Amino acid sequence: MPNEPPYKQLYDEQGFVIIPHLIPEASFKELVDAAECAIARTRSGEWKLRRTVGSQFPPYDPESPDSWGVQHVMHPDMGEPAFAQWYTSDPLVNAAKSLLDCSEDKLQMELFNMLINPESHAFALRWHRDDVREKATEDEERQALNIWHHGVQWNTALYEDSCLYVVPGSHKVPRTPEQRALSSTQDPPENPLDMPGAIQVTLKPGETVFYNNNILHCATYDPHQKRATLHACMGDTRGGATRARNILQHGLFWMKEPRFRDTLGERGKKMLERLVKMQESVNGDLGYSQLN
Ligand SMILES: O=C(O)CCC(=O)C(=O)O
Ligand SMILES: [Fe+2]
Repeated sequence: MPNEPPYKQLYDEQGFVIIPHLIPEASFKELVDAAECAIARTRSGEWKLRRTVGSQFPPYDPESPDSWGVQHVMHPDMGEPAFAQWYTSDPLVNAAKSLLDCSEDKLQMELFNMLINPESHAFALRWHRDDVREKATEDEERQALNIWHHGVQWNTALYEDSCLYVVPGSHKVPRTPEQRALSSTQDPPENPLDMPGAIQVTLKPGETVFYNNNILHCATYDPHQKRATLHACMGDTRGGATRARNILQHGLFWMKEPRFRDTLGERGKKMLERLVKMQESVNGDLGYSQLN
């Protein structure tokens, strides 16, 4: 589009960019309905693949009474084809291609989850980078941030969402001593805006924030503020095994089953084949039981 803002440039410079309208109008209600069903099944205990209050990363605690996320919404047992249809739809695929600067034949299917408000417990994720340990030295941090992982991650809000905080530009530079001190604790942030440089990201329904998952970020979850935000990532096969650690820790056995493959259109099948190839190339397993 001739007048489109320079999304890729903003994404590269700030480590995040907000793009509107990636859900076609005709699909919005279908996605909201699918999300509501998935949330109800998770809260009733029927859907066991969930992010649980009290755990920041996998493995999650099956005994926890409350959830802040629904995992694997494209799973055939979820029975909601709207999710995979949207994941492989033109607007989203085009945005991913442009931010990854790659052609469609490189796109790799990865994770698709949903972030929701806990029903009755406030919860927060402490400041972190998804793929760099908080204890990393400055040098280790610099090295890790220099690797371009050939992937994009995004949040697409179905309802207004102000849960996420980021430090713009922090995807490129090690933390300052003050930022390090505020992100080395196991405690949730008292006020996320105490972090030097932090901003709160607000998404209106239908808006998407793409963010480098190594940007310094945190999130707060309020049980009284409705949230249903599609949370997913997609890779570019040029990333090879560098994507494996982050992706394969989530347990993806089910994606290799023909039952899942059969739910996908031609584009989705090709994207899935590239994920399976990546997994086979690292000689790994698609289940985190092997990794944890
Ligand atoms: O809730 C969010 O928007 C952020 C989630 C997050 O940072 C994570 O899952 O690592
Ligand atoms: Fe994160």
